[in-house]
Amino acid sequence: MNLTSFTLYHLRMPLQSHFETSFGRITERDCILIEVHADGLVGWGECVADRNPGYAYETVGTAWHIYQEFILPTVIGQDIVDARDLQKHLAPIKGHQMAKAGLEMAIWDLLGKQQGRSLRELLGGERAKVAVGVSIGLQDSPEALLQAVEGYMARGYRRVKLKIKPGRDVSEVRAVREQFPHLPLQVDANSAYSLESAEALLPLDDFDLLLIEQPLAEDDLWDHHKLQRRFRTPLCLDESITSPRHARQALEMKACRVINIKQGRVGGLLNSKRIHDLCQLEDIPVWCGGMLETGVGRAANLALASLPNFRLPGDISATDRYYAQDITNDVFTLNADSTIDVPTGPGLGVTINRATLQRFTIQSITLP
Ligand code: OSB
Ligand code: MG
Repeated sequence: MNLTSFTLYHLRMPLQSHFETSFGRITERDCILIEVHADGLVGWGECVADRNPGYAYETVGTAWHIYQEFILPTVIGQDIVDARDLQKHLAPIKGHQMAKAGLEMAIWDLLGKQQGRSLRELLGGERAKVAVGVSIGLQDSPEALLQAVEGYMARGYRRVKLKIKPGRDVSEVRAVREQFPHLPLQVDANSAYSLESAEALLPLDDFDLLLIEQPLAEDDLWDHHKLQRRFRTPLCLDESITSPRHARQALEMKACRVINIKQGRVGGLLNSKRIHDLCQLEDIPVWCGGMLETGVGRAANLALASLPNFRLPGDISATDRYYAQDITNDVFTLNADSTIDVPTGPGLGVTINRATLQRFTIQSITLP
């Protein structure tokens, strides 16, 4: 495919409700949408980097820079045959996995449209619908938290993830567990603890949690190993796994027993598939994380989560959990069994609502 032109859209979309993690509260979500023209077709990708570097070092600003100055000049006018080929072209550019993944997603969309095959088919996904849960941010009070959990359960979510941080952990999780003794439950600290302060989390081992996600810093693989030895509950890594190589090292080190795969964090869908395959060989379950995506990124996550070793429900909620109005014409809804259907159309299987896209665009640029 000859990549002829690119448009970047910096989007800022109001969230249905604020989302608070150990690294801060947001009421609107920023991302970059990328439109790629090739061989008379249009492909779309989403770069999941946020406005602030609280989750990862990449931001909308760093991604914009790296696209404009390095990634796009490298691929403009090039004949790119697939994601592997794209990786080869981008190999001289260090890091910036989320920026690379955003472009790679558009390449997958183009490939699928060219071949008349869905992303699920291209990846080798096996399921027509995938099990999902909901990630609930820190709330203003324990009562508000219980209410939020109850609200999402009433809407049909059968797995809940709670955000925790120091001082807002054991007592809140205990309150939820006492109220909902059989609810599949897990927690996510977004790297807010040290090996020392994580002592406070040991009582979580009695709450029958599915997993404890990323308690320690992203570069603390070895400390995660030491901490995992103290828990019966599986530790799950999110921020620490930014490539297939890190996934292999984490497994060799026994730093975790579960991996959260986010295509953006690991540099794209091809790397996601590689991590999936490695974990499948090692009998380590994976699940699909989320970054509050628009319909574009959500479509990609659903296709990815249709692979067989995605054995735990994903952080892929229905559109209305995030946005009153999405930039895709397609709206994702929750089925009665807490699943969401995987798109079946060519490529990502979604179409863009240009009017809504314009409404939420705060900056855009076309190259060349
Ligand atoms: O750590 O999983 C995370 C959202 C933004 C950044 C990091 C995380 C999250 C979520 C939300 O937990 C998942 C979703 O519903 O998209
Ligand atoms: Mg996480």
